[in-house]
Amino acid sequence: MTSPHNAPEPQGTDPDAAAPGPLDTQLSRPLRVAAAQLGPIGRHEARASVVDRLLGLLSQAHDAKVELVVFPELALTTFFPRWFVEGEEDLDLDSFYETEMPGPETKRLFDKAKEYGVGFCLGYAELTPDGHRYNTQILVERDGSVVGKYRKVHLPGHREHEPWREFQHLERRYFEPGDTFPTWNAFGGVVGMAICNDRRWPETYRCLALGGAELILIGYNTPIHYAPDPSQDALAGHHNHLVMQAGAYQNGCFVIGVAKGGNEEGVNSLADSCVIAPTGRVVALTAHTGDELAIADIDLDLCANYKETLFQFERYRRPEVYTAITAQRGPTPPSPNTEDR
Ligand code: ING
Repeated sequence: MTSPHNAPEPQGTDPDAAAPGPLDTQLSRPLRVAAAQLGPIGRHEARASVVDRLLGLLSQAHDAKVELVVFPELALTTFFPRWFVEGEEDLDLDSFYETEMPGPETKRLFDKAKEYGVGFCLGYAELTPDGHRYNTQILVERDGSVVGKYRKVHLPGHREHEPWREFQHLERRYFEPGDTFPTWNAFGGVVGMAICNDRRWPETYRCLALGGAELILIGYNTPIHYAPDPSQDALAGHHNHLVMQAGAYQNGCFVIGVAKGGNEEGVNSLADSCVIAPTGRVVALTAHTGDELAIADIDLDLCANYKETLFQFERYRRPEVYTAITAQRGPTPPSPNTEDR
């Protein structure tokens, strides 16, 4: 059997057998995708009003013959981890979580998407029947079937009230971490998901790519101000695209990064939603910070240009040398020199 790109497989099992010639990529898995960026959601904005906004973007996407719409992280509510409350009831914490997905408020989004034949990815706060809280994304195919759910692995910020901050970032108080990076066959390829801070960790992309991911969907809510080191504020946009472009290129994946941007309850949040190709190039970018689609025609076969050459994992990776990556959490520098060199 030859690879999908009509280049004959290397003879036998030796990956180092002489290649017959350059890769012959026949691009043939087109998909029209959209980053569906949201502007701010107010603390008291009703779910119905937010769902109306999501439906507006979905309708625009349908009119543009988009097949997959990616909404941001926590796309149904304001980013509530910016507030600390003594007893969780003060913030009425549970009011920010969904106990069903779809539920009474979101069913019309699922129904309309199915009617349109448009798939989507939606970020939301999940409260499970047995009381566990996750920062979650759900993936729905064009026929309305639920493909799968992902629960955010890397929770940034802090757990206790830190009053020195202009605003809190209490994800480690309000969510438990997920512990898997699943991938699924969907949209004509292999799809994975990640959420916000996950995109800053190279392990995220590599784990998903080792699961075969060709398309990685990432919602984010990113305050531009970073209290522990305000010198990073001016670099927020650079760092945002840097990590997703690197992740895309180093793993031969498309990456769709989608913001809830703008000034949300007094916090300036990064927009810059984008679609990034396995080349590392940004191929679609929002113009502003509000509700806006960034649409791109991608071809999943382009992934092979990287996955089957430069980043042919089976041939070039050396996991037996990378043991430090999973054997330890923090760094172990060399012991101090006993005498001056
Ligand atoms: N937000 C942020 C993110 O990783 C953060 C946390 C804010 C990191 C500001 C750096 C600077 O984009 C979430 N929700 O993970």
